[in-house]
Amino acid sequence: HSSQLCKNKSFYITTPIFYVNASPHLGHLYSAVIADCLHRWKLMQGFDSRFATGTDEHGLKIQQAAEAVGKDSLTFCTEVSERFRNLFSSCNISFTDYIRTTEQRHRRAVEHFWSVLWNKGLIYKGSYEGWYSTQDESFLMPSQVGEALDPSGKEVKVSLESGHKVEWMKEENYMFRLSIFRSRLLDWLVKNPGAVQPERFQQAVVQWLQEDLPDLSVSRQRSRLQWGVPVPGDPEQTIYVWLDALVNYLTVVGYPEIHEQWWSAAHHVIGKDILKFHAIYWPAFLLGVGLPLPKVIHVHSHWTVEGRKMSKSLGNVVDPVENSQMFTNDGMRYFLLRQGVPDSDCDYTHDKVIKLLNTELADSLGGLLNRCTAPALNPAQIYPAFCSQAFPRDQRGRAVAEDYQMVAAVRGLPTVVEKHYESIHVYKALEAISACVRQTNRFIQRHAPWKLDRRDSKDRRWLDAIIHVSLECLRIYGTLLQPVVPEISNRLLTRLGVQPHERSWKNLDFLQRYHGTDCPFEGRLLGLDSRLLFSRLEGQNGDKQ
Ligand code: ME8
Repeated sequence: HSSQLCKNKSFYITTPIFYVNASPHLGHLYSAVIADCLHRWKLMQGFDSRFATGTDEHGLKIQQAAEAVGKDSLTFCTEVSERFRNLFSSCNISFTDYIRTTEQRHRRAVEHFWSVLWNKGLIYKGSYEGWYSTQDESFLMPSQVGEALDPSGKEVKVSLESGHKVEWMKEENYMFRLSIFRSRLLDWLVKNPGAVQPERFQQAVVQWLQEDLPDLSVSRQRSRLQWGVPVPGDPEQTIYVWLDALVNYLTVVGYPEIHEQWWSAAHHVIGKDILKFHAIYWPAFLLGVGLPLPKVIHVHSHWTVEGRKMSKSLGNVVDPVENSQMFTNDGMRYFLLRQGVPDSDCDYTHDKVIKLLNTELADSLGGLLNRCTAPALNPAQIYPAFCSQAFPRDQRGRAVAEDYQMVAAVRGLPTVVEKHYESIHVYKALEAISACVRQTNRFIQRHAPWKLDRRDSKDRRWLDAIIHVSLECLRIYGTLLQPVVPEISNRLLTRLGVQPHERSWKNLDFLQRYHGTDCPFEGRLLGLDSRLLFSRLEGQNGDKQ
């Protein structure tokens, strides 16, 4: 694998920046965990990776939320932004930059971006008339609007996609010449089949682009919207919050200065709800100012809770802080990435979390570690020496076909995991790891090493081989799991005596060399950390699951 080690190659990953009108929920943490997993993975591979997240603080929705609680806008934004930052820090989201759109560096970037579009004749003053959803901060075509009853039984117009209320809006605005970019956007998608992933979302964008693409209103009258960046040269207008927000991805890498190294490596993680903004508006703006388009837009689907959409009015919003305390940070991360499927929505229930974590982390992985390190089986607490073959020559008669199948599976595991991490199909990577863990457990079960006699030299060699192979399996699993469950992996690898510098992509050679160096593995002591890898969780009514 060392051939694929990328020293000093740049990688840049972002989450959406989150609106501060409400508290963080499970979905926000999910986006952040996906991006964090990819960031950690790239670091493991030797990339120089940057990872940005932060908060989206301008716009009518935020202005109204601050007014509703009688707070000054900036004070309100600062408070909620801190809650997001604290959530991410406490869940081991290892962002390298936390951007707030109310920062001066961002305002400068937005003003500059606007001026470039303006100077290129891509923005003109016009009058806009149409539907607007404040909750989504989005303009809608008549075909995207339907009717629904509000809580008081009154008939109202809503966005068919989000269900949020829309209003008819008529204003003097600045308009962006979005329409002229239609064929260039299509061209970009045709030439870059993996630009939007998974595939079905790229198809959706191509589909949208078959239809009419009207110019886009990119400002609001100041009388309506004060909370935002004023249009350079026209303080009577405020820049549209989505134009403002999208530029954050550039602010982070130093815009207006252009750092090609980072910008050309940009990967955006987004939820499916904001695909149009990222895969149509954003690329069009970038084409307008003459900057390269993002490398990949990774789209994920949504979490529902017990079969229903998460919403404040249903009172079923999952608080990620509370749940991470209940199930541990790594427990939450593991669940989200193991059950979350990018292509379709997933359902969250406490029972599912408990069952999954007990089965895969406590019993299967934790059980495997316990077995191989139990003093009864491994009284000297060692990681026995390397043998040139998985099973010693004079003992091969004892190994059976399934053993060799397991060895082959674990050898191939890093390549499988890499493919799935890269395409954020993390659940498939975890499924593959989990299947291997089960194979290793069966391997031990099959050979029942506790029945072997240490005093017999042949038995002892076989016993050491079994322990060596099992610990090697665990070393591979622990190394590959680092991007998903950093704390558990650390505990596991420390217990195995694997040093911090032996935990990267280049240390994944299974049973071959001693951790990538040329000397054969001579055996070593296990680490002293003998805490449980993951404690079993109890069900809500106290019953064991
Ligand atoms: O849209 N399941 O911010 P936002 C999974 N500020 N993920 C979910 C989710 C759910 N039920 N609900 C939300 C905004 N998300 C803009 C973005 S970017 C320049 C500006 C995640 O606070 C998902 O990633 O409404 C979604 O895209 C994001 O939260 C929206 O967060």
